[in-house]
Amino acid sequence: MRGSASLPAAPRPGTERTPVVAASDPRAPGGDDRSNTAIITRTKPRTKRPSLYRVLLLNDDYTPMEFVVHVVERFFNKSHEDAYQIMMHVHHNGVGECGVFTYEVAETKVTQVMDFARKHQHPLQCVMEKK
Ligand code: TYC
Repeated sequence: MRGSASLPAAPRPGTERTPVVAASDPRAPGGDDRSNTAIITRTKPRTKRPSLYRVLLLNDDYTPMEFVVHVVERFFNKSHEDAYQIMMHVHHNGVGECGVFTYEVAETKVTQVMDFARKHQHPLQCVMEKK
């Protein structure tokens, strides 16, 4: 069992209230506020890390291997060797990761790959999934 002197619940991240008055001020935290005045606080600015998304290629029986390697080099900035490894991983496992991005970047990659595959009349599929 926990101690009986219960601590106040931790505030939700991004909602911590920070005293604006200086620590030397008698009304500062822990001070005896005999003046019945309020201590002005502000919400501490907090940057939240963005959600990340994997961009995946799916295997199919028709898209040429060379085309997939080119796609991975061109849209995911991979070396020829890394692109070849990713393509072979997809070929053998059915699915493989080309990169991890924030939502809008991942969405752009998917659109670019799908447009490029369609333009070349290949059935290559590219999807994104939340990490
Ligand atoms: N399976 C394809 C073939 O044998 C190659 C391929 C690899 C297709 C990866 C799509 O995402 C893919 N030609």
